[in-house]
Amino acid sequence: MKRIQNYIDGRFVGGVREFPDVNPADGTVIAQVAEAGQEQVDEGVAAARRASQDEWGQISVRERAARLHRVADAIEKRFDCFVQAEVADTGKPLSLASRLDVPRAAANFRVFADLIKTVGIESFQTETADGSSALNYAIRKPLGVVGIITPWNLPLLLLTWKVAPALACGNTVVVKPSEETPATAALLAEAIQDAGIPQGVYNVVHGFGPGSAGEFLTRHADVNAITFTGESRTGAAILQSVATTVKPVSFELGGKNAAIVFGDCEFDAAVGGIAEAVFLNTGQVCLCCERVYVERRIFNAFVDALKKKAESLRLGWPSDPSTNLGPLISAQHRDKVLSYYKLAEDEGATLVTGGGVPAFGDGRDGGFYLQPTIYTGLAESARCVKEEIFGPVCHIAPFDSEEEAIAMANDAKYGLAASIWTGNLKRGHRVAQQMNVGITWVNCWFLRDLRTPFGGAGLSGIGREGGMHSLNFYSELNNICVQL
Ligand code: NAD
Ligand code: 6OD
Repeated sequence: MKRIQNYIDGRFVGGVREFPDVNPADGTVIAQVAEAGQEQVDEGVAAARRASQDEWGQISVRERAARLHRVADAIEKRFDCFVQAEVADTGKPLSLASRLDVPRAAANFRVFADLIKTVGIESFQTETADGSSALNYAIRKPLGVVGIITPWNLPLLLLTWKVAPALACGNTVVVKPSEETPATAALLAEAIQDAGIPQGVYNVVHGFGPGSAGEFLTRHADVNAITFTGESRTGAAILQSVATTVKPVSFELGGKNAAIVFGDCEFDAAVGGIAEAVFLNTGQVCLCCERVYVERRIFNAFVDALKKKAESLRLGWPSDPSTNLGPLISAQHRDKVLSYYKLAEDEGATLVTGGGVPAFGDGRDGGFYLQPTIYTGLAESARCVKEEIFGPVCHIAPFDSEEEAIAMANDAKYGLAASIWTGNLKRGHRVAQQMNVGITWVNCWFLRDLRTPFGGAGLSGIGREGGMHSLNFYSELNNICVQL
């Protein structure tokens, strides 16, 4: 049986016990993972602290950037290994991991390597009351040791989205990947070693949240900042954990994202775009759309067209190139999503398609597949319209006016993303500017430029990462004021 170990100070080490890593496509155990206890977390943090005071804290920015490019090279060199590990851990289609997750991991390192090399510093020439002046300039210093906690849906993409800027700013890191998907964080350790990044700069501790590696890391007095992606409720628990040591946090949390489809949209493009937004990664992307609002005059045609798209999706083995939809991550998560399917019925929804567990007659029946599902007919106050489900499911509701659509889309405790579909760009801008979210797409979805602010309002998070926003979170600024 394959073993996945913690990675501390440049060495793979065991933990306090082991837990199984399960393949969601058939329910088989693919590896045993070493769970880090308090001792391993302490060692990881101590190694990161030493490394931050050593070579990594002192080399030139140009050299740091060059090594981050080498990490990207090393990921590309191991492309197939990363793809296979990600597919086995998550059950996502191989085509998706090859087109999205692994290329984005390399891109994360390249973008932040280039940015840290070219970014300037803020400066102000200040006039003083006595007629003389002063020069203010702010220098960027590392925070020190950054704790990084990530979820299971896009494990490598989201891990590198935080590791790359943290290292670019001269920090060292201790990462705690999701217990469901530990493999690519361990592979990244090998790529980081290959790239000549000093030992102790990147450390991995495996385990769970409360009473395990996650909590030990967030509570740790010698960790300078926590960056976390995951559920809003977990964010609340981490906020309590970090309170006693007053650490800065960056939180990318859940969503209940809306799409607004106007009658003047390019119909086929909108149907295709919404199908992607609802079902990509089996609906397990924080940006996925679970609420679709469609102008009444095209409502019936839109529901029919999205139903056809949903029914054309191929639920297959992840390694089959024709598969578009893999399983959910775990039996427990599938039970949660199924409980919402049941709740939708109780709340009076009309089932358009799906609603159950598919039967295959082969090993996939041991996996955690679920039919892509569409509902209509729910009240806007229904729990299925208000709560994040995080599965291959959406509810479609009609609207009659722009104002009504905006009000319904904004009526949520979450505020991560929205998409607007219209042939009238003036309306696209107008409606987009009224969305109470961190990211709004017009006639597209999940189209990313890594320099743009990424994050959410309300229950969807605290702060923004991306481009300069990442550099600002992962740096301590020291403003120097010189009397001239
Ligand atoms: P989760 O919150 O259950 O777990 C995320 C990570 O936090 C895991 O590594 C877990 O072990 C750890 N953790 C759990 N409890 C902890 C605690 N008390 N202290 C420290 N660490 C703890 O989330 P998940 O189920 O892995 O991921 C799905 C959720 O993530 C969804 O809500 C989704 O919307 C959200 N998400 C958000 C974004 C974003 O960018 N906004 C991106 C991806 C996923
Ligand atoms: O594209 C990104 O940078 C990003 N953080 C995506 C998050 C997706 C959520 O599941």
